[in-house]
Amino acid sequence: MADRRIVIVIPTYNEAENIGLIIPAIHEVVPAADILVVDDSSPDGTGRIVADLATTDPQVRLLSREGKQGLGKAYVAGFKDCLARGYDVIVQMDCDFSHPPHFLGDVLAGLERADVVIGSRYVRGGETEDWPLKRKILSMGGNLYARTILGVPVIDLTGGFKAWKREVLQAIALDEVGAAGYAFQMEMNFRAHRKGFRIVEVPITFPDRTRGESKLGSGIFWESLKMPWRLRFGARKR
Ligand SMILES: Nc1nc2c(ncn2[C@@H]2O[C@H](COP(=O)(O)OP(=O)(O)O)[C@@H](O)[C@H]2O)c(=O)[nH]1
Ligand SMILES: [Mg+2]
Repeated sequence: MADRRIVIVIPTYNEAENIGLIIPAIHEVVPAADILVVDDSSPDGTGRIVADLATTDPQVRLLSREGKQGLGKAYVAGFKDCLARGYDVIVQMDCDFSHPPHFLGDVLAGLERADVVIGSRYVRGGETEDWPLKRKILSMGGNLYARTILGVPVIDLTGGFKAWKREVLQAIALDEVGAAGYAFQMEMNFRAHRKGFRIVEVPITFPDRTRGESKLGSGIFWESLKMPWRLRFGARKR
């Protein structure tokens, strides 16, 4: 495991205030890891910042896409790119510091005993910082709902801080993954579980973003209510 090649994929849309901070923070924790930023042509110039950094930092790369196409599509494009480049371990994380880079060590260490690791808010030792009760109930209730329908033994099904062994992403039909928002995380867990891969959760604390704005809105909420049924009863191919 020591000489495995690691890449960290960060999807961005209007993260100009965060991207220049998170890249050095990641370098500090995992100096050997490369970073792939998948930017949907952010109007605030996030892509330009990354392109500039990449001219002097060979560990940083930009995958630029035309227009905002959603988190799921950004991840699928990023994952395919990483597989093609031969990385052994692919990590996914948000740009807004809700997935604190200092947990990268724990998330990567989880791969010693599993094929997929989820940085989890809801296992013992994990937490969400400063969430009002209503938001906690909505998120945990949504997770319980999806877990019951899907039968996937994961507590934080919508968590987006994850590490994958390349074999898992290779085995999943990435082109058939349809979900865009929180449901994308569920769908990927469901597909990995169906293929027989082992998923573990390690605790993280999840602070709210302090810079920039959240992009995931109410359409995505409805998607996450419907998706578990679609997946479970096979409207989508796997
Ligand atoms: N490339 C791309 N990134 C996105 C898109 N929507 C959200 N993101 C990024 O996905 C991550 C999570 O989004 P965020 O707005 O923080 O969602 P929230 O934490 O659920 O409010 C951030 O790094 C966003 O910049 C999108 O359509 N395309
Ligand atoms: Mg966020």
